Amino acid sequence: MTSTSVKIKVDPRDALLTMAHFYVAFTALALGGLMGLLQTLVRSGKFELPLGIGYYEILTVHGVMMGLVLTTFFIMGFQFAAVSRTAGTHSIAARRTGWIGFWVMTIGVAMAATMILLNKASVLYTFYAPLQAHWIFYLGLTFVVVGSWIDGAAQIMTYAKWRKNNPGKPSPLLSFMAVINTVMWIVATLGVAATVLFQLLPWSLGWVPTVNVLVSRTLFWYFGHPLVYFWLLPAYMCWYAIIPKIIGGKIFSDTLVRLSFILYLLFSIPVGFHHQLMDPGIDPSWKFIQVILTFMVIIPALMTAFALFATFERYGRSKGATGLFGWFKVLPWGDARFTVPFIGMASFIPAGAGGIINASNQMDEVVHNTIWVTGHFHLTAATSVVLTFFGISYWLVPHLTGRKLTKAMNKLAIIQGWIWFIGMVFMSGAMHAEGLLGAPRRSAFSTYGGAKQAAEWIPFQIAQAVGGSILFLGIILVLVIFINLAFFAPKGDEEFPVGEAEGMESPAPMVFENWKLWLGIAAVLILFAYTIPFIDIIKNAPPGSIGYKTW
Ligand code: HAS
Ligand code: CU
Repeated sequence: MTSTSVKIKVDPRDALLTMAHFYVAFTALALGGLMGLLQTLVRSGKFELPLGIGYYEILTVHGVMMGLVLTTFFIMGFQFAAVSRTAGTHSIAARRTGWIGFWVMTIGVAMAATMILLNKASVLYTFYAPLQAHWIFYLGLTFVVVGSWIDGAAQIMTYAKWRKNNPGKPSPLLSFMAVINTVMWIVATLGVAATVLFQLLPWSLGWVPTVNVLVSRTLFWYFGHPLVYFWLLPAYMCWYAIIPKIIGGKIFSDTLVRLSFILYLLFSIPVGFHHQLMDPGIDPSWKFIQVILTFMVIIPALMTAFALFATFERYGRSKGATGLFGWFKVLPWGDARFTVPFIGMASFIPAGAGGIINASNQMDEVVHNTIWVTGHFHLTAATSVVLTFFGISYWLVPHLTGRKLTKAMNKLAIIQGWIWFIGMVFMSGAMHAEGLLGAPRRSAFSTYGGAKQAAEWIPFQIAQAVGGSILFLGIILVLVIFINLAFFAPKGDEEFPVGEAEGMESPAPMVFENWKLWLGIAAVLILFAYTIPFIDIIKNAPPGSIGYKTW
C-alpha cells in the first residue's frame, strides 16, 4: 500500500455505517430464509400455508429479501469498509452521504416490504408486468435504487480523494474493485429506474391505462444481468484480494485483477437478452449478438479461475506441496475465513457451467422457465456469492465491533459452511434434475396441473424440502454467529486481511483508471446491443397490456 492515510483498522465511525447496513442485511436473511423453507415445504405437496397466505406472496418476500435487500445492503456495507480500509477513512462529507444513502434505502425497503406483507405486491423479485403491484411498492424500490446511488457516490468521493492525493499512482486494489462495481451498478440501475418511473409507477397509479410489457421486460433485463454481477464482484474482491492474505500467499497478478474487473464493466450490461431468448418480439439476430457478448463476459470468469488456481498452487509449492493437486492438502481448512468462501468458490465451477448452458440458445429452450434456472441461481447467488459474504462477515463483523472470532465460533462457522453445502447439493441438485424433467419454476404444487406429470417430480420435490430444511438450519447458525460477533464475542482485535500482489515492481498501467475511456466503450457497447432492437420493439408494439392487479 502506498498512501500514508491507509489504516490497518477501519475507523470506528466508518465501522458504524457498515454495521448499520449489515443489521438490515441479516434481518432480511432471517425473514427471507424462513420464507424459503416454507416454499420448499409447499412445493413438496405435503404442507399448506395457513391463514390463506398465498404462495406468490411468500415467494416475493423470499426473492426481494434475499436477492435485493440482503445483497444490496451487504455489498454497500462491505464496500464502505473496504474503501475505508484501503483508500483511507471517509471524510465527514462522504460519511454523511453514506448515512443519507443508508436511510433512503432503508425507508424504501420498509415501504416495499410492507406492501408485500399486506399481499398488495405479490409480483416476485422481477416484478414483471402485467402483474401489477401497489404503487407504494414501486416507490419503495425507487428509494432503494436512489439510496444505493447516494451510497455509491460516497464511496466514489473517497476514491477520488485518494486519487487526488496520490497522482499518477494506481489506486489501492480493493478500492478500485469496489468503485468498478459501484459504477457498473449505477449504469445498470438506469434501466430499472426507467421502467419503474416511466412505466410501472404511472400505470399502478392509474395515470396511464396500459403498459408495454416487452419494453418493461427489456429494461428490467438490461439491469437484471449486471445485477447478478453486482452480487458476484464483491465475492471476487474476497477471492482475489483477501483470501491470498488469509492463506499466507500472494495475489497472482494485480494487473490481471484490474483487467478482469474492467471486462465485467464493459460486458455485463449489453447482454440482457440472454434472459429473453424465449421472448417473442425480439429479432433473433440481436439475440444472437447478445449471446456472443454473453460469451465474452465468461472470459473474465475464466481468468479469475486461472488466477485463483495460480495463487493456490504457488502457495502450495512454497509449502513443499508436489503433484497436480498437492496444494489442496496444505490449505488452511481449519480457518473459517478461508474454508467458507472456498466452498463458495468451488461451487462456482458447476454453477458457471450451468450459466453457459443457459446462455446457449438451443439449450435454454430446454431449461427456460423450468426450476433448473432456480437451481442455477441457488448455486451462483445463494452459494458462491452468499457463502463468500458469510465468510467475509466472520472476520469483518468482529473487526468492526472490536471483538474476536473465537475458536468455538470459528468451528461453528466451518460447520455452517459445510451444512450450507450439503443443503444446497440436495436442493439445487434436485432443482436442476427436476427442471430437466420439465417442472416449471415459480409455481406451487397445486398449480402444476396433471397428476401423472407431477409423479416423476415428487422425489425431487421432497429432496428440495430436505435441502431447504438443512439450509434453514444453516441460516440459524449464521444468525447465531453474526449476533455473537456483533454483541457478545470477547473484546479484541480481528484483522482485516488485505493481500499483496506478486510482481509489484511494475505496477498496473494507469489506463485502467481512465474512466472516460471505459465508460465510453461501455456506452458504445450498450448502444450497439440495444438501440436497433429497442426501436423495433417500440415500433412494432402490440396493443398494451391491461395488467393483473395482485391485490
Ligand atoms: Fe446466471 C439466469 C447465464 C452467472 C444469477 N442467473 C440467472 C438468474 C439468476 C442468475 C438470479 O444465459 C435467474 C433470473 C430470473 O429470475 O429469471 N449466468 C449465466 C452465465 C453466467 C452466469 C453465462 N448467474 C451468474 C451469476 C449469478 C447468476 C454469477 C449470480 C451471482 N443465467 C444465465 C442465463 C440465464 C441466467 C442465460 C437465463 C436463463 C433462463 O432461461 O431464464 C457466467 O457468468 C458464469 C461464468 C462462470 C464460470 C465459472 C468460473 C469459475 C471460478 C471458480 C474457480 C474455483 C476455484 C476453486 C479456483 C465460467 C471463477 C477450486 C476448487 C476446487 C475444489 C477444484
Ligand atoms: Cu444473466
